Amino acid sequence: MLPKRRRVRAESPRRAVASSAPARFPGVAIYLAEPRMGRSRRAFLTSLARSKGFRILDTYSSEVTHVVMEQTSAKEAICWQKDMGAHLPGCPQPILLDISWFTESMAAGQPVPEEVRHRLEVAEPKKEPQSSVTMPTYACQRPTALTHHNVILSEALETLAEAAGFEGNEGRLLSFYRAASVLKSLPCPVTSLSQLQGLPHFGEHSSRVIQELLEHGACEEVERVRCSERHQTMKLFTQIFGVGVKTANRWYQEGLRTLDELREQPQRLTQQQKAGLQYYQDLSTPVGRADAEALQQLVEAAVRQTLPGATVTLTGGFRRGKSQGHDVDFLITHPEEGQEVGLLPKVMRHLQSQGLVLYHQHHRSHLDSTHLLRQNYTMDAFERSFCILCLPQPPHAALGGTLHPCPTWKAVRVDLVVTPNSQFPFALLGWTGSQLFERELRRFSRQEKGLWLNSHGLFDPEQKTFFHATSEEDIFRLLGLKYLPPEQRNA
Ligand code: DCP
Ligand code: MG
Repeated sequence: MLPKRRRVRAESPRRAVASSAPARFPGVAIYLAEPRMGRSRRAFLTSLARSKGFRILDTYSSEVTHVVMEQTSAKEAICWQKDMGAHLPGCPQPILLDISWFTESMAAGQPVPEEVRHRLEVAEPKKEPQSSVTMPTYACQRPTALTHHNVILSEALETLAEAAGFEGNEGRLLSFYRAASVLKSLPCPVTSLSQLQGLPHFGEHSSRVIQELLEHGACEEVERVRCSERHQTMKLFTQIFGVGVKTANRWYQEGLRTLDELREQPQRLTQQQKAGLQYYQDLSTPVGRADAEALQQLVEAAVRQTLPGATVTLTGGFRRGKSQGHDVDFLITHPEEGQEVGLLPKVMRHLQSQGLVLYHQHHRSHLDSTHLLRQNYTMDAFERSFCILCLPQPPHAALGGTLHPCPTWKAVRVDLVVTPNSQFPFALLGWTGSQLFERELRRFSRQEKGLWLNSHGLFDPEQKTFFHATSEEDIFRLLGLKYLPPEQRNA
């Protein structure tokens, strides 16, 4: 750290000499803006920088490449620059930097890269196009890999999306999720607000959040939401298996705040919620890929025993390449249509006979030829079982020198869904996600193509016909979309 103030002679003769000495960093010409810095500190910093070979200009001119300011907000800095620019019309604008860039450069003995945290920037409408990235509007039109460059920014927007969902504000939830998803598909980190120009789904609110994060490293609204009792309680409750936003909200309004308070009132819980609370600790711990694969083997063995030739496909987040998930999603089908009928209860009985089922809720198929005709029908109607399975864990090697007597186990949420073979590609596409990708795909189909898509099929409401598809690639083709493999659907 540099001393805040030190008395030096403001106009030392050494400085005049140094200002004309050859600079070690020819691309860098610094102007220390005085307003908040004070004259003597400015003089001290000037001689320090010059002693290290930096070029410091005494007056603001067209040669200046870096303006350094102290205790100055980005807004004030821009105003200052506008005033100064009026004296130098037509000159390229130097970069505006906080004193932290200067002190770090002095410590390093050379100019350090100008990072976002150093920059004094606010959104300014610029005439030239700022974003060289062309970003299609719908998430299903662009690849979104699992890892990306804007995690902090997208997570902040997702927090606000989640909070909007807790308040039942679907429109706001979608706006924030869509903006977050745009950030996930960008090829580089956002370091300046100008990079958002021309990108879809960035309204005033999302842009303001990003601006605050870029300028201060945190957004007051996001932090307030994250810390609020309301948000934390809603998160806690909605994480319980069988509890949606409406129930969580009712409990919150009634003053309930903890899992123990819920446990004390079993009469108000469904069987599913009781199971969710009973296994809460395990179920709120992410499931790893190894566990998902072990479960696949157990389910496959049960399915094989019941109906040879039937297949089990891992879908959901794991199919998109995620290494962890909140549950494990499987699709079960048989190449011969009709063979799958009545399969699921038998599979469940088989799993139960092995002591692997802690809880399950069976939903019979309510498939009829009219459900697809309902335009906004998004939940599918396949036969399914929402279960909590008991996954044996490898026995602990040694505890106190002896083998642990019995293998431990853990509770895992598993969804088993049975689909007729002709609908399998649609079910696979619909269950692979991400959730936003699916919503965008359905919206794209409806708004851009006039077709209705869900996990059962693709329907043309004008012609009153269903499309045939044998693969996910077929469905993308039918919609006129470039095929995106599951790993690129992490919208
Ligand atoms: N799905 C959907 N709409 C919903 C719920 C689910 O389109 N309302 C689809 C997309 C999801 C997939 O089903 O990706 C599986 O649902 P999950 O909730 O299990 O989501 P993920 O598997 O993607 O997430 P996680 O890894 O947390 O399990
Ligand atoms: Mg899942």
